[in-house]
Amino acid sequence: MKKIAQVFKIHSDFYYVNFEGTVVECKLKDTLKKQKQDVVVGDFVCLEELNLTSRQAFISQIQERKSFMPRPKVANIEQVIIVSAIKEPELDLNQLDRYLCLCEHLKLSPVLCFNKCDLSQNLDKLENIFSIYEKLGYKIILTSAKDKFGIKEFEKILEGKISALCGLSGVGKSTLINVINPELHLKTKKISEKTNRGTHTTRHCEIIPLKLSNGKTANIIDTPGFSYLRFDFILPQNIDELFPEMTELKNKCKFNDCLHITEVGCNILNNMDKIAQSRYESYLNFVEEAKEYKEKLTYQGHKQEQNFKILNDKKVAKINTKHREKSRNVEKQEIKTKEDKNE
Ligand SMILES: Nc1nc2c(ncn2[C@@H]2O[C@H](COP(=O)(O)OP(=O)(O)O)[C@@H](O)[C@H]2O)c(=O)[nH]1
Ligand SMILES: [Mg+2]
Ligand SMILES: [Zn+2]
Repeated sequence: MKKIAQVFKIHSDFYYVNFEGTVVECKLKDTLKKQKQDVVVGDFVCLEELNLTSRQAFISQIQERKSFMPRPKVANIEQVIIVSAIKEPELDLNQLDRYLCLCEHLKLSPVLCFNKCDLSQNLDKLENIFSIYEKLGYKIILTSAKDKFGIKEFEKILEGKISALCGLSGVGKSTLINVINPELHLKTKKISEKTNRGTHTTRHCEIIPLKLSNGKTANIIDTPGFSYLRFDFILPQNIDELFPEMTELKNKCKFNDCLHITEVGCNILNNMDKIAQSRYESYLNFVEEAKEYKEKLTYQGHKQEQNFKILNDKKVAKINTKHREKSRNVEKQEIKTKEDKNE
C-alpha cells in the first residue's frame, strides 16, 4: 500500500511530513528531482524507504493537487480567511476586493473575517458593507480577538480544514490564532511598531496544526499569502470574471471585449444599481493595473518580432555573435535566474 503524507515544512533540501503522528524528514528521490514539478508545502506525497526509527524517508511522487497558490507556493489549501480590521487600520474595501478577486482567480474559497469589532461603537453602520458581500454569497464572520468575541464561530470555520489567513499587516491575524492556541506564541505587533508592509512576504511558510476548544483540529498556513497584490498578470477584459455580480450581466453587453467603462450597449453600465459603488471602483482600479500587463505583452511582442529574420520565406531567430558564443550552461542559468525573478 502507498504511504501518503503531507509536506508541512520545507527547509533547504529537507521536506518534513507528518506520517501517522510521526514527523519524518524526507529527501527527494532522484527520479522526482528530474521532473519539472517542485514539491511544495501542502503537497501530499508518496513515501519510500520509510524508516520510522531514524524518522527518514524518500519522496517518490506528488499526488494530484486540489488547489495551488503560486506566491508563496502552497498546495491543497481549502479556504482563505481574509482578515480585515474594522478600525486600526481603517477598513480598506479596495484591499478586501483585491484579496477576494485573487481567491476567485485561483479558485480558492474565501471567508471574510472582520476583526477588532470591539473598536466600533456603531456596528449598524457597517451592516451595509457586510450586506454587500453577503449578497454575493461570501461567508462572513465578525470577531474581536481582544474581547474573544466570535471565536467559536471562527473555530467552526477552521475545523477540519487547511486554511490560509491573509490580510494587511496589523489586522490581527496572529492575535486571532493566539487566542485559539496561546501556546503557539505567534508574534504580534502594535501597528506603530510595524514597518514596511512588504517585509514579511518572502518568509518561509509552514502548515501549523491547531487544537480547537471542542477537541477537534484544524490547520493553518503560517504565511500572509498572496505576496503579489497587483493585477498585472491578467488581461483587462478578464477582470470582470473575478466579480461574481458581473458574470451574468456582462453576457448581455453589446461587445464581447467590453470593459464596462464607457462602451455603448454595456449591460453593466445599464445596471449600475445592482453593483455596489465600492466594488465597481475596485473593478476600475484592477482594470487599470491589468492594462499595464497588456502594454507589457504588446511591447514584448514587438521586441520578439525584431528577433526574427526572414530566410527563404521562413521566420528564423536572429542570433547575434555575442549570444552564440555563450555556453549552454550560462544560458540555462540565465533562464533560471529570469524564471526565479518572475516568480
Ligand atoms: N482592539 C483590538 N486590537 C486587536 C485585536 N486583534 C488584534 N489586535 C491588536 O492589533 C495589533 C496587530 O495584531 P497582529 O496580530 O500582530 O496583526 P497581524 O499583523 O495581522 O498578525 C496588536 O497590537 C494586537 O493586540 C482586536 O480584536 N481588537
Ligand atoms: Mg502576524
Ligand atoms: Zn459592458
